[in-house]
Amino acid sequence: MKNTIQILCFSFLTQIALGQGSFAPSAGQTGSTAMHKDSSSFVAWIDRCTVRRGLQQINDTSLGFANVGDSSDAFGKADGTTVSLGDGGEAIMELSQPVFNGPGYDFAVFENGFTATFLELAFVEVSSNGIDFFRFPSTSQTQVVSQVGTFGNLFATEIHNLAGKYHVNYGTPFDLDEIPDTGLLNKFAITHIKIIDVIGKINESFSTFDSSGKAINDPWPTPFGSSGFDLDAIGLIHVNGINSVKQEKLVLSIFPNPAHDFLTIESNLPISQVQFIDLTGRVFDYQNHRKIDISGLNSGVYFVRITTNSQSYVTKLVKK
Ligand SMILES: [Ca+2]
Ligand SMILES: [Ca+2]
Repeated sequence: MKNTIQILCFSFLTQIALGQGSFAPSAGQTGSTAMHKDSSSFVAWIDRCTVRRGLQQINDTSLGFANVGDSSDAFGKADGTTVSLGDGGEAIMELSQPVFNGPGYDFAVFENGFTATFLELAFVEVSSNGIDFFRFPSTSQTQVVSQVGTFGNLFATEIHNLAGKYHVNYGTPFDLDEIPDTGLLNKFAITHIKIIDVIGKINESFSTFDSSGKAINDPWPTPFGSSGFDLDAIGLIHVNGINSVKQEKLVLSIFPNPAHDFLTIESNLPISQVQFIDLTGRVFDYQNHRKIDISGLNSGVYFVRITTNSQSYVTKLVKK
């Protein structure tokens, strides 16, 4: 009996630590997708950001807006300095070089949660024209019976595709493949990333919802200057013109550009896929990876995506 009780207690404590959700667990646990800030996957960090602060507490305007940090605290490598967004606040990053949809995760968002279960969440959206933004489909499996309080706990296993799933120094990764295709989003030339604080209040009129329409429960109220999502940094993984895997340098030569009938690709590594993507996001696959007959394509600008077994490279080509 004693053993049974011990096992039950252990099981209960494990559930408390992990939550009961079906998604990847906290950083350091088996199956976690958390990315440490020192990961060699990051080839660049965002260096421009515009912030629209939200109120410290959405239903009490007398407290004013969140005010900790400023937009420059989101620049560069994750370092624990943050800009606080407040309830429903937003940060919009314009990228110096576009991010593209390469194999697996394409970028990761860093927050400053100080434990694996004190988490503040945000939606993530992307755009390829700075006007039309598309949101990563998100899921919250956190209960909605009682409000998670000011310093309440959330569990990574109950959260998917929301920034802030992992604590300080660990980025939450996002894969552009998870956004449904649309002609208004070119996943091979993402120019903007937007972070929008999840208000986290489950009752009354201030709730924010996951993709299934379920209210997202996260710590609320947080009536301080550091209210809401605290954006530390965004690490970029697949950036146009930068190779994503450093240990196996890809050397490519693509010519001529502009091209009319044929395009020649010379590479030091075996190429597994060549795709042309037009400005509306339509993708054209080619079986021949060395000398490509493009005479059937309409004239215009294309992104050429060349994939080896470990990395992707995207460049712009003009078809005459
Ligand atoms: Ca991807
Ligand atoms: Ca920072």
